[in-house]
Amino acid sequence: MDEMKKLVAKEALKFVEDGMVVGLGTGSTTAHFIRLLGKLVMEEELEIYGIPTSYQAKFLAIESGIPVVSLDEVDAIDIAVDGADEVDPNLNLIKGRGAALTMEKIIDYRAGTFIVLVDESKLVDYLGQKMPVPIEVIPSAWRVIAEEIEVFNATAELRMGIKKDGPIVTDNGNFILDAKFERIEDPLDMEIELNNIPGVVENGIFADIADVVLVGTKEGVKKME
Ligand code: ABF
Repeated sequence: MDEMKKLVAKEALKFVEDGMVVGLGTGSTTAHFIRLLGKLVMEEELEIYGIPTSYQAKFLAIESGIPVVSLDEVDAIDIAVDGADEVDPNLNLIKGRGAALTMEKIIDYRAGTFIVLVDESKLVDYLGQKMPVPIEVIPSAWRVIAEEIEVFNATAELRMGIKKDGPIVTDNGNFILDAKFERIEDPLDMEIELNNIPGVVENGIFADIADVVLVGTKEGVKKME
């Protein structure tokens, strides 16, 4: 599995050109990309700037020798490279296992080219097939939002920390609800519906924004676009 992740991370490097601003995603697959990018920047003395989507990505980028900038310091993001939890045949995604979905969406959405890195276990026939949709919510509103989500035939659970003694808190100081749907028929519509609930900061459906998905398989890297 880890080999497949490394393989797609290496393939993603081919999209990088000198002078680019690169959105840096969260998760274990993107972590391989960040390390490889750092190596490339050092070896070839490239002028690359990274915009991290989380503290995880930021710390790793700094450790890997990639100069880090913030969104308000750049005019444009050339490419963003990020992971996903589910990818449907139309390149709609579920993201947010790493609880960084809000910043991921802000950055991935603005990138000239948004490249997604997954292994083949993430490919599904429809969104919601395996994974819940993470929803970042204002902490004091989590219960009422969880109830409201049931209207969509979904059940929502507050995501707890590893010790299970309290909820996990996002980089933005919010909570995460994991909403399990039967089947998401229209990802774009559901993405908009969820964001219309007061107190929802952002949700993990990324409909219609991925440009390229690099899939690690036992036979090598497959490209979906
Ligand atoms: C981030 O990390 C998330 O949006 C996604 O949920 C997760 C994927 O992690 P991994 O590459 O470790 O499977 O990209």
